[in-house]
Amino acid sequence: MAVHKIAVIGGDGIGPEVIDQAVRATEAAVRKHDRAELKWNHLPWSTAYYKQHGRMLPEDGWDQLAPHDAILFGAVGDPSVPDKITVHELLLPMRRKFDQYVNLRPAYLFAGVPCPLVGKKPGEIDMLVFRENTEGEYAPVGGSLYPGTENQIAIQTGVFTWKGCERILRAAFEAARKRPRKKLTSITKSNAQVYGLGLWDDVFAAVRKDYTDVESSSLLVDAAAMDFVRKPETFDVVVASNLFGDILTDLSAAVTGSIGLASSANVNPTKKFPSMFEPVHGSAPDIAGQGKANPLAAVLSAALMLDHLGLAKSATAVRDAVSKVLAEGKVKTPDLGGTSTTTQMGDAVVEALK
Ligand code: GGG
Repeated sequence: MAVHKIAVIGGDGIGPEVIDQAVRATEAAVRKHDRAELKWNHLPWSTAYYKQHGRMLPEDGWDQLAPHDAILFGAVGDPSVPDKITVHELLLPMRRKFDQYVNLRPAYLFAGVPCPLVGKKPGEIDMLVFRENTEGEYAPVGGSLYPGTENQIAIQTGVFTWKGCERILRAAFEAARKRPRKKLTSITKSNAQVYGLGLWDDVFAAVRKDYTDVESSSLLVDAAAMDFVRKPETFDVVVASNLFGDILTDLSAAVTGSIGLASSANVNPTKKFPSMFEPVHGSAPDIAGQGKANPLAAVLSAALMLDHLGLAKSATAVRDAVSKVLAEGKVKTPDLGGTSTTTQMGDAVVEALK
């Protein structure tokens, strides 16, 4: 029987609550649908860990993580500690250290989920956003001069490389090729960011020549933001830089009903290092510990992890169970207009998996 080693980092705020439900659903699915054993390694790395140890993870933390087959991650961020410590010492370096250059963020309008846009039918919004995850506007390159004075200067440099652009564009084109609509939109802003996003556009122009079976086009990020609201059903695969992908996927989550349903995979397609699976949402400290968080974004992220591990039957079973629970509408967390708790939603998914 195949054994998969999975590191679990619940992290901060609602992270541990939603990840507990994701682990339950994953276990229930695999027990029923695949001959595999999941070995969970729970790691306490978080802001609480930082307060105790002065660092977000142990000195050999990356070496501890590296041998795992996957990482299931909750959320990071706490109002009592700056993001430049919490997010920048745990989440963002993980994506770079393990070269998880594909950040895959699906957005789907499930039956039973109220859409804030009038007249959209279930399944009508169905897009896959590929966010570049290792460079772009998130590259920690820059500096500050004269801090704390009125002369303070800050410089932050976006880093765009041919290799970085090419590999995310190719990953997105490959996915588009396998989808019924075979359509891809590349997001840019090269009319303003002439060097970085100019390079992005040059690579797009070169790569699309290898994918003439895919209908591809380029769209300015401001126009894309408008169209994600005006006509989200027109998008199929979308590929964007690190920052643009991050912003647009909060929007795609909103138009498909709730960020509590938005899943993501941070993938190293070479499998040289573990990939990481996390809900798009953050730690939501305002509702942490109250049982109000929707665990479905974490559950659907775990389904992406099962796909990555080659446990496709279990992955499909988890997605089907989530669809069933949402369509029935008996169990709804507050983000979906109900009063059910995080655990009740987890129970409903586990029950639907039986
Ligand atoms: N689970 C996602 C999470 O913890 N997000 C916190 C955050 O600040 N992420 C930065 C980013 O993904 O851009």
